[in-house]
Amino acid sequence: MRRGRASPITNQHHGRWLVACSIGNNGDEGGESKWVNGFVGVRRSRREKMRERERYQNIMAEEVKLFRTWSSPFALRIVWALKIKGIEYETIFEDLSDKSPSLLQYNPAHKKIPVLVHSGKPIAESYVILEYIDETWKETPLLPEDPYERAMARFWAKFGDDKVLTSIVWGVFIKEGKEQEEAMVEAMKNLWFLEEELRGKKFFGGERIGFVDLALGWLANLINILEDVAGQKIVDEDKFPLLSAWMKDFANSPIIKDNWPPRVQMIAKFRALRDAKLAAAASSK
Ligand SMILES: N[C@@H](CCC(=O)N[C@@H](CS)C(=O)NCC(=O)O)C(=O)O
Repeated sequence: MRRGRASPITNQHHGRWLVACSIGNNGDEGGESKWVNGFVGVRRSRREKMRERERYQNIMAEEVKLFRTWSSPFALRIVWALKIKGIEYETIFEDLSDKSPSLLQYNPAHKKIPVLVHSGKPIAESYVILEYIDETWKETPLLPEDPYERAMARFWAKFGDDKVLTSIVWGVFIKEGKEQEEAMVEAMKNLWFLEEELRGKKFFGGERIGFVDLALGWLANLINILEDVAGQKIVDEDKFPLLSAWMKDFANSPIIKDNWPPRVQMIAKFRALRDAKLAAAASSK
């Protein structure tokens, strides 16, 4: 696990370093003993104090915090990316019905999670955060190197949110009757593009998980929850064999699997969401 590029401090030592920083040194490294109020105290040399301050500043500079909720698919992209890169971070769980002053301060424009705070600097919007992570911690790249392929990866990620997510979650999942049928036609068209994009590849990123896989990760994990709650098959294995295989491969990858919320809780959450949307639609008719 790494905290960042410049840190000389490993994560296993992080807690210990903080303790060391807060209680000071034992005087073996150039400190000078003297009597203070009848006790043997330690006066540390200026150089030692400076070194200590530097160590503390390094820890602060490397600090990575993620503001999220337990269930947000947007925030899970960031969790997965940080885990893939091996970056240690602190999680701050938000209650979106009572947003914390920190969240409002860090993301005043949208007031949404996820927000990543690195060295005290906030970054909002999941795709912006993913790119920041990829540019900051370069090992295990998420985006391809070639500029055209990078552009394509961004395109499919955006397509996933603009078209696939919209037609499935805000279409098929929360609609009924004729409206649901229309959303289904739209969803099928969108899914077909993803099926084609996977031709000859295991992941959207090729042989391993990349930017587009993380962007569409919600689909792999959420689809059977949405299908169960809405009582409607959406991704049929016969119609979308490549997409179905990708969903299994992605969802079963250890990092993804280990960082996906419990199914029972997700079912309850999405059932409540669907019921609320259907009730609101019914009362507005
Ligand atoms: N485009 C944003 C979407 C983030 C988003 O919609 N977050 C939701 C939680 S899943 C949120 O914070 N909602 C709070 C609100 O709308 O007040 C991203 O990709 O980060």
